[in-house]
Amino acid sequence: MLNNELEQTLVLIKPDALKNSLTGYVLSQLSEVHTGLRFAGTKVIQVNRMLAEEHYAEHRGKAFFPALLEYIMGKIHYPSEPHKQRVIAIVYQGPDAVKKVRELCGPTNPHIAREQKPGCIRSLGTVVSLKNERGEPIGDRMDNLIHASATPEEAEREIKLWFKPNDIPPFMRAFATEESQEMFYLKDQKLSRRHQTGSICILAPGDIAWQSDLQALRLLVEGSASQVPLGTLVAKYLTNETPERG
Ligand code: 3AN
Repeated sequence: MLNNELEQTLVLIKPDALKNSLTGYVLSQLSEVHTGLRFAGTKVIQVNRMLAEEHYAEHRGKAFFPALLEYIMGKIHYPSEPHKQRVIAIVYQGPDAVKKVRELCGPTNPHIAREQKPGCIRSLGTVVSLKNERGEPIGDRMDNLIHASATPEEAEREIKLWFKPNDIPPFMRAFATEESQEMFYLKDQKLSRRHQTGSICILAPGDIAWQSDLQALRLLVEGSASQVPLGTLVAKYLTNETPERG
């Protein structure tokens, strides 16, 4: 992070907020007049499974994880309307962006939000009980309308996961970028420098990438280990490319 003015946070307006026409409400709660924060980037995204899994990687293996993926992918609120399955992703920028937005969101669980912070955005959400095939309770799905990064470190990971540098105007980019000098293709979850039938171009010479992504891609294309998983690096290049089905 270069300075406090450039602090950024990722906000996702989730499918339940879209379905309930709460987008305008959320945007006005987060408006510059209220928060002193500015838009640095916005996107409408049909969330694919790879992006959903990477975003919620910390919850992998938990009982509610499959329901959490279905929820962010829009499959719960728009089960038979794929054209409505989307999320609005926004990068907000300005002093204390992370803290300010988290405060307006309130606690993760909407029931607790209503008790502890009436009026916060998540107090308008719902909690849905989850059951296994035998009908036994296995936890909850929290339809809490909005995601906001919890810490500046999480914000960096999440913004790089959802946004390419070119989605953000150059003067508003908070993280180092680098121009790719190489081709990177993806096929069957494998990276390559050479095009093969059916491979997807992730980066080409002249494309601007997050520097940390490029460093990790160079390791992975050589078969070396990288701390950043492949999915984290490529998910944003695969969203809104082809229709998500099933
Ligand atoms: P927050 O969204 O408040 O940062 P995280 O990051 O711990 O909370 O969790 C991400 C999402 O995972 C939450 N928004 C919620 O939908 C879901 N989640 C987290 N903890 C639970 C839980 N104990 N039971 C059900 N869903 C949960």
